[in-house]
Amino acid sequence: MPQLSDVRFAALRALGFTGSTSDMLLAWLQTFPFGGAPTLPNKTVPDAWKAALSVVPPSIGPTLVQNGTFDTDTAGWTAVGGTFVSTSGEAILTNQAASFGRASQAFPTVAGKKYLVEGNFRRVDVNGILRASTVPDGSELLSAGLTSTQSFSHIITATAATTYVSLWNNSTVGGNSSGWDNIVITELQDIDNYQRNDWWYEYLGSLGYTGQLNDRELAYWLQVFQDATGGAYSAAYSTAFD
Ligand SMILES: [Ca+2]
Repeated sequence: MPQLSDVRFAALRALGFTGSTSDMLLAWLQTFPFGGAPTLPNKTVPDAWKAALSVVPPSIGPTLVQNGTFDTDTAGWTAVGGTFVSTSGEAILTNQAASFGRASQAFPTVAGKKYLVEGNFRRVDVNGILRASTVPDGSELLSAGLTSTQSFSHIITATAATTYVSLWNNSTVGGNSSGWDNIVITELQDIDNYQRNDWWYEYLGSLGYTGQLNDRELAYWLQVFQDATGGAYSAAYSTAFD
């Protein structure tokens, strides 16, 4: 088996870089298609890379919302302008006359941290809106329309120690209703504290590589090497590494 360090060195040389492996690696990273001069190999991942890769770091800890499954009731939720009733394990939100029915709940947050808001929406006879705010029923952190029965997943960034999630009917017609279930809110690990190896592991996974980090990285560099030598790796270099 070729050694990862040898393959990486040869791949970078084949791309025209010179110097030590770390010098070549930094020079190569600075040509990365997402732009900018990355600060690697430590913890900072450039914003452009995060956006381009859509890497979502893992959730931390349990759900922060209480009774998001509505097994027997809607305890923990506050309804305004409508009723919010558990029916067969789903919460049914029904407008009172001429008002937007909505139900909200506060959950603890830390300003600056990111949270993943997930759940299921069922369009009974009205569209829904998922909102998040520092005040009950507010929308400055999130206001996402739900126009069909679907699961939803949104990332919000908290700005205060308490955040409210609210579930809305997008209608003021009395008696209109929607169904909600499996509301889960989890903190996301701060991507700037995400270890470089973790990020690299996710990145290689996004390219289709599988297995342990070393396996992914070796396969990746072999491919870079292969590409950089016009496919000549196996012919010209395999005896040096195999
Ligand atoms: Ca349920």
